[in-house]
Order: sequence, then C-alpha cells, then structure tokens
Amino acid sequence: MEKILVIGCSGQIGSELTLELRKLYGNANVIATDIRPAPDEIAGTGKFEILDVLDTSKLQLILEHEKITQVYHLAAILSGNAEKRPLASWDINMRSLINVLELGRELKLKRIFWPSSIAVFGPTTPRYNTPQYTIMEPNTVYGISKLAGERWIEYYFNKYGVDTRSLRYPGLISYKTEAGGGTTDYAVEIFYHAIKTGKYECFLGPKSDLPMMFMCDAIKATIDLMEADSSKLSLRSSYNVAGICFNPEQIADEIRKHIPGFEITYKPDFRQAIADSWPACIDDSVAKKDWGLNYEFDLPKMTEVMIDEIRKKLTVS
Ligand code: NAD
Ligand code: AKB
Repeated sequence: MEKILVIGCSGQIGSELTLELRKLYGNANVIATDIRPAPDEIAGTGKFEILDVLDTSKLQLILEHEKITQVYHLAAILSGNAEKRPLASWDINMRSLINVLELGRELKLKRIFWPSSIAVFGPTTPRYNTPQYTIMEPNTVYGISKLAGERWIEYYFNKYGVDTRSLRYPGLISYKTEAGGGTTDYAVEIFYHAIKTGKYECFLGPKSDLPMMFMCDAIKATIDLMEADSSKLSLRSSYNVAGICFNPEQIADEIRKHIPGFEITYKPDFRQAIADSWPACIDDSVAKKDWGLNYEFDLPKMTEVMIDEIRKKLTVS
C-alpha cells in the first residue's frame, strides 16, 4: 500500500496533482502539506498539514508518523520571483531538496518525485529541438538551482539507491490555481484578462516562443513516470518534456477565435531576458521511448478548455 506526501500542495501543480493522486491511491493515503493554507478541495478531501519544508524535524516526523512511501516535492520559488530574491530562493530551492533526499535515504522511501524545468537550459543551449543532453549554462538563479537539483537527484540515485524521478516541465497552463511567479505565467494570465476585459498587456514580446503544456497532460506525465517500471528509466537526472510550442502572438490569435475583439499589447519586462535564454521547443524523444510520454492537448484544444472553464469559474464567483 502506497502512502504519499505532497509538499507544496497549494500551488499551481500541487492543487491538481494532490486531487489526482487521491483519486488513484485513496483520500486517506495522500497527505497534503504546504507552508500556506490548502484550497478547500484539498483540505476537505483528506489530511492537510502546514509544513515548511525547511523544517527538517517536522518533515521527518510526518514521514515517520504517516509511514510515507513516496514524496512529491513541489515547493520552490519560480523564475520571476527568484530573480527578486536570489539568495533566499537558492536557499529554499536547494535546502528543501537536500532535506527530502537525505530523509529519503535515511528512511528508505520507495520513490521521490521532484520537478525540474526548461530553466535548466541557458542562452548557449540550442533553442530549437533542444536535445536531452546538450550545453546547459542557465543564467537565472532558478535555472541554476534546477540544474544543481538534477545533479543531486541523480547523485542520490547512483550513490544511495534512492529512486528519484523528475521531469523538465515546460510552462504549465491551468485554470484552477494561479501560476506562482514564473516567466511562462503570461500564458495563464492572458485568459483571465481576455475573458474579463477583452485586453491583455503581455510582459513578453510577440515572438517569444516557449514550450508549454496543459496541466492535465502534465499531471498524467508525472504519474506515468512515477508508475513506470524502474528498469525502463535510462536516466535519473530529468526528462525533457516538450508539450506545445507557441508565442504570445499565436495564443492571442487562438483566443480571438473565441473572443473576436481580443486585443493584446506588449510591454516586455525583466522576464523577457529569461524567456530569451530558454528553449523555444524541446526534443522529448527519450521520455517517449523510455516510458511512453504522450499528450492529449494541442493549442486549439487547450484554449477551448481554458476559456470554457475560466468563464464558468468567473460566473460562479
Ligand atoms: P507554485 O509557486 O504555484 O507552488 C509552490 C508551492 O510551494 C506554493 O503553494 C508555496 O506555498 C509552496 N512553498 C513555498 N515555499 C515553501 C516551503 N518553504 N515549505 C513548504 N511549501 C512551500 O509552483 P508550481 O507552479 O506549482 O510549481 C511546483 C514545482 O514545479 C516547482 O518545483 C516548480 O519549479 C516546478 N515547475 C513548475 C512549472 C510551472 O509552469 N508551473 C514549470 C516547471 C517547473
Ligand atoms: C517559470 O516560468 O518559472 C516556470 C518554469 C518554466 O519553470 N513556469
């Protein structure tokens, strides 16, 4: 019987992943934690505890008391916010991971999921069809922490046999919970502005191609990777995940098919330099070959669902 701990359950990914894990493993077998309160759907369907992942003693207590077998460690400071507080973000991103890995080793946890990001790549990486193995010289504190994290999870697998698994998520797009301070957040914000006001001022320029992925596909990929037979995994750093590649101009065109008068203007800020340093689209053939990564959502299908669901959400509230 698996007993799962989610760290960072109140964020963009955690708020959906926790509920999906509860569907699969049972409400009582998925313990949700975050440094801030959980959304009602999570607090109302199973156990939730406030946890600062830097608090090693409390983390250990929960892992032991709940007899946890698997951890999904999602707590992190994302790219945009990390640039505003570089050292504090490095501390949270790295120390939290080491805490989880060390306890994973000591308590012999069965499996640990920790997400990496396309931010591990940098301006010297080939921008198109970015290979799984390539030049990696990230120039953001977030990207540096993700690249270091990838090295650490691989190290714990090789040296101590801790079963670590990871995906290099692209920008994730969802309608349930707001994005948490990243560079790809425009692709979520744009829908709320389009529906509420018919206008959006984008903080990236029109041609900023980036890899993105709809949350349903991201959750499925995460669980598929965690359930894959260990013998199928040829790498223990982090798998490239491509999703869909588009830029602000292209998503605006797609939104206009549903909201004809939608207007987009551009006022790039500090996040433009971050976006320019990341791949435009990446090669995820290794994940496809190893454990069958696949997607359901392209840009038109994702746009349709986002608009329908956000409209419903705004009408209810
Ligand atoms: P988010 O910011 O929405 O959520 C992170 C959660 O972690 C928040 O609820 C926050 O309260 C919590 N947290 C922060 N500090 C904490 C601490 N000290 N102790 C406990 N909880 C703490 O982020 P997200 O988008 O859900 O991302 C989750 C993970 O996925 C992160 O590692 C992120 O780097 C990675 N990722 C996300 C994306 C994306 O587009 N969302 C893309 C690539 C990688
Ligand atoms: C961010 O923009 O920081 C995240 C990511 C791609 O890691 N969405």
